Amino acid sequence: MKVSSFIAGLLPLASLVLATPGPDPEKAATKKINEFEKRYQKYIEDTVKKRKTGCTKKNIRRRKEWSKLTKPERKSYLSAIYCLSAKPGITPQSVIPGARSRFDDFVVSHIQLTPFVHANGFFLAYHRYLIWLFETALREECGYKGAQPYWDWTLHWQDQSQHPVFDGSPSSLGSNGQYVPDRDPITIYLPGPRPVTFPPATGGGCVSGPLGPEKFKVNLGPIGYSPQGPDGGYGYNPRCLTRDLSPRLSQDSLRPRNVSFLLESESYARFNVNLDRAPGGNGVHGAGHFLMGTVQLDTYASPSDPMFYLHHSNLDRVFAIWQGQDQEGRTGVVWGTRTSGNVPPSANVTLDTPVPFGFVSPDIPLRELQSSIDGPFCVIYE
Ligand SMILES: *[C@@H]1O[C@H](CO)[C@@H](O)[C@H](O)[C@H]1NC(C)=O
Ligand SMILES: *[C@@H]1O[C@H](CO)[C@@H](O)[C@H](O)[C@H]1NC(C)=O
Ligand SMILES: [Cu+2]
Repeated sequence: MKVSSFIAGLLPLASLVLATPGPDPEKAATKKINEFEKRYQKYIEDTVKKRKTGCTKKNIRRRKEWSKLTKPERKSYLSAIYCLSAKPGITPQSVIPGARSRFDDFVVSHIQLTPFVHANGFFLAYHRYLIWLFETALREECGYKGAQPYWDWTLHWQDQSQHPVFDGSPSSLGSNGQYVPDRDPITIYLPGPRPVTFPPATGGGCVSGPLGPEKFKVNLGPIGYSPQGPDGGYGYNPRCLTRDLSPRLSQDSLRPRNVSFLLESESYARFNVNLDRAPGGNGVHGAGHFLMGTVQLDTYASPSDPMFYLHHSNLDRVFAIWQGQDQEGRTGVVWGTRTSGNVPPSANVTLDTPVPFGFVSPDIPLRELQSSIDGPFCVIYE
């Protein structure tokens, strides 16, 4: 046998060896996330165990992943959403004429404050408290017994339509939107030099299931892209809830590695910026919204889809887990200014700066919105 043919004979073997998959980096990242999460949970459980007042193990709200809820628990969450959508709100019609319900009050807070609570020093605190207020309204005004569920994007990062929250069954939050061909791309304006354009994805039409057209309506918007709703999107514009799931956007930014990367951040500034909207990418915050398309591309009225609260609870969970690695060093951290993307330029926030909430709550100093088990909060992510 000639040497050359001997080598040629080895080549297929070599490529076989190279093709053998190494350790799956996403599995390794999931393992890391679980370790971070356990350390955080231990800290919270140990701390609340010893408390006599305020947040205790009796009153702590145990937030769970949607798929960990029992079917009756999922349905009771849905019932509370219907209840809030049927209750009259507190928003003056003279300010936002399209608001119709208690559910819409929270959409209105986000609409009014969008230019002041994103890509800035209020981002995580504002959303942390908005979720708390929404969850409190579900419990106190609509008899909901559970806690706000969250959506862990990493469970089905390759194709979010596989997540039970989107399966369209009676115990889901509705399906992907029905496929509508020949749609135009949607262009949105985020703080930054250029608008961003999203091509149509896999849906685009009305969702079916519990949030389908017979059962649920979106009243406000669009504000953040054209064509806007009546009165610039502030008017009454009742329509079905739409979605347009994009596997590509999920695969780009919502892998376990994207979350473990965040949890490894040492600095709050880096953590915050990379979570919100990573330079040159969407960040887990942007990606989670954008992959749902349509209503979730409207940076103003995005809380019109209840998925907003599941998405933001998971962001808050990642924030709480990050803080839980060094509770002393990571509460009382501030970064950023008072305007979204610092446009127009504004002062840096301090712990004394009041965070605005519009009609749903008085302003609250940033200092009080730092820890998920102090100030108004009493939450653990399980
Ligand atoms: C998400 O993680 C993948 C794999 O590490 C990386 O290629 C991608 O840039 C990350 N996306 C963002 C937005 O950071
Ligand atoms: C705001 O904070 C940044 C650091 O995060 C600092 O570089 C900048 O000088 C501060 N601006 C003012 C006006 O204090
Ligand atoms: Cu927001």
